[in-house]
Amino acid sequence: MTENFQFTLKKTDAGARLGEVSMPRGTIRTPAFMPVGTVGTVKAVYLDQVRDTGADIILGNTYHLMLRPTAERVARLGGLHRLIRWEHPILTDSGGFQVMSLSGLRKLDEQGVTFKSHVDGSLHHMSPERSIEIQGLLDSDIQMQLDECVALPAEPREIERAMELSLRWAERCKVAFGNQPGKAMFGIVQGGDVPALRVRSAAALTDLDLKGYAVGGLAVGEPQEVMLKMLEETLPVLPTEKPRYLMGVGTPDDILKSVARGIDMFDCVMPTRSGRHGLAFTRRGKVNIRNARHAEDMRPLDEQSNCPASRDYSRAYLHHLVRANEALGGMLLSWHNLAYYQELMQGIRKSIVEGRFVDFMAETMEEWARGDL
Ligand code: PRF
Repeated sequence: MTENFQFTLKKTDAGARLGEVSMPRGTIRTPAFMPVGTVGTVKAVYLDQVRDTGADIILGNTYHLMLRPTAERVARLGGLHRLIRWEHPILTDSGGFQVMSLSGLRKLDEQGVTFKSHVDGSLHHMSPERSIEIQGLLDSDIQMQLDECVALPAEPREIERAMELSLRWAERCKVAFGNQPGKAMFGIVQGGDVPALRVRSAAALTDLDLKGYAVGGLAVGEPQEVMLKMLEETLPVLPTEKPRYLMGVGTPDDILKSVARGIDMFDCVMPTRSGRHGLAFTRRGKVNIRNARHAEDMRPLDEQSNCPASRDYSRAYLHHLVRANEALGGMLLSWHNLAYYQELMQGIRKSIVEGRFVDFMAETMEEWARGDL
């Protein structure tokens, strides 16, 4: 742990990077997966359990928290860490993406975004400066610039307009953030599926000399191969000595392939959301626990796991809970999925240390393909 925000790249292996982000609230081992705690809760999982799975950092959302309980109230209550009882680092997304995907009526211009709350229909305005102010009130450790993410497919002119706007907002967010030694503000590369726009965005953000860089605007409707191609175009333009975060991604397969291209950080609702819907991610691929074949199967999802949800509960019981719509079913499967994601990240990091990432990736994918049972 350090007084400052600091990224150390420890080793690379066939494009994959092993590193460490150090900051006052803790150290993040990279490649890292950040569980999503949108409204101040990683849905259906106690934060003690989230921690026990191996998470070093979780994510929170500006958009949700500004609407309820509001940033000012969180600040009065002593900040997000104290309120939710998580003393380790928190990264907050800036709100732009969630406004686009969740709020009703919205209007976007140079000054920011005006939108209608999905909670009570009230009108709100958020500028780049206000987004950073909110993230500061939450006491977020890693703050994201306000950006505009365009869903794909889209017209190149539209992608370019949003990318250029995001660049101007990055500059304003950098000024608003100022100098906060123990914290960081990351820029977000946009540019859709247009390589030249990706390169221009990454180069301009690099010139701003930010503490870290996210790749946004991917996993928004394009095929996986397009996403991977955009990473191949973008990452070589970014400085090697800063962390790179792929926003909102993804499946275990997306994660492996993105690590192979040099991504250091990920977040995704998939483990928790899928868990609440009865879907488990395992070493043998995806398992739909609702399936009748689990009804009398007393084996756990993974007897080799250290996670109680994976190791100690039978598939028969999980199947019953999910079929009966019991809250505990979603809780146990979310916990299991988070444990599986962290186990994958741990495996990735170990394989880089040992210089066998390529083999690890091939073996892991082979095991998924073999299927369950
Ligand atoms: N921008 C922001 N948050 C995001 C995205 C983005 O482009 C994505 C896209 N996958 C997820 N979350 N600010």
